[in-house]
Amino acid sequence: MSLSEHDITRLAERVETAQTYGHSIRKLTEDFPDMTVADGYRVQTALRRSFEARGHRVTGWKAGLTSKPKMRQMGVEQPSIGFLTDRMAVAEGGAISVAELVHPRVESEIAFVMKDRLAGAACTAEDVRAATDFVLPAIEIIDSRFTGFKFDLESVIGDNSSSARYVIGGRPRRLEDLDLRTIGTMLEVNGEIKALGAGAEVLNDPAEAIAMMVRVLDELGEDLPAGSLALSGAITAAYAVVPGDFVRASFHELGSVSVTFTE
Ligand code: OOG
Ligand code: MG
Repeated sequence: MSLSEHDITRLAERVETAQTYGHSIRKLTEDFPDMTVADGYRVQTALRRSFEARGHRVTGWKAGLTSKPKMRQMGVEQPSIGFLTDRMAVAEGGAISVAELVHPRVESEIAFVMKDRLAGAACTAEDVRAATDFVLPAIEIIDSRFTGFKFDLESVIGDNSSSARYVIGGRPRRLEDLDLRTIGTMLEVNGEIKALGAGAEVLNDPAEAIAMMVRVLDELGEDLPAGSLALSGAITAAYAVVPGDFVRASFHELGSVSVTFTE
């Protein structure tokens, strides 16, 4: 930690304004080159508290940068986490206005819904499987608030890991019947295949990404409550979208989920 409380509050306000009005800002480390990952999470926590004070409800958490294709695409080698709120949720088959965002990209992910609370620095993928109610296909819409979608780990954590919107759909499935490592996914935009992958891209097992997330939550003094939504991270590289695009993520065994982008 290197930043003062005052600096953390200022940075959280800067990020919140950019997220709310959909405009881009400089990377946080440009003004604070000594900023640490812990400082990034302090900014993210201040952002979360501010949204909660405005009536936004935290619905769950997401893991990010958990696959090699994503790490390569963003040039960041470590995973991050971020919070999800009710205001980010978009109905399956719904529409998202691009004007509200800076430069949105779509990601194909496996979503977990928890039946039991998970917490602690020793959380394992086995613990995650035991605490999971069911899994579903998801499209996460990420939107870095940083110019050119370029960032470092410290800055992206302060920007809530680029969280913007999410869509959950398909068929709820129990984990007992599935091997998430071999679940294939296909990301299509306007009927054209943009990316293909399998669950094992995500830290070798998407349940491992959720365990990683719980261990980071423990460091933040938080847990993953029963009933939470937990996104395990993009399986493939993210794909940029424009108004008029129709996006569908299809999964072996889990069905598909879709969303449209408008002006
Ligand atoms: C950071 C968020 C990454 C994922 O699923 O990997 C993420 C970013 O790439 O902007 O959500
Ligand atoms: Mg994601």
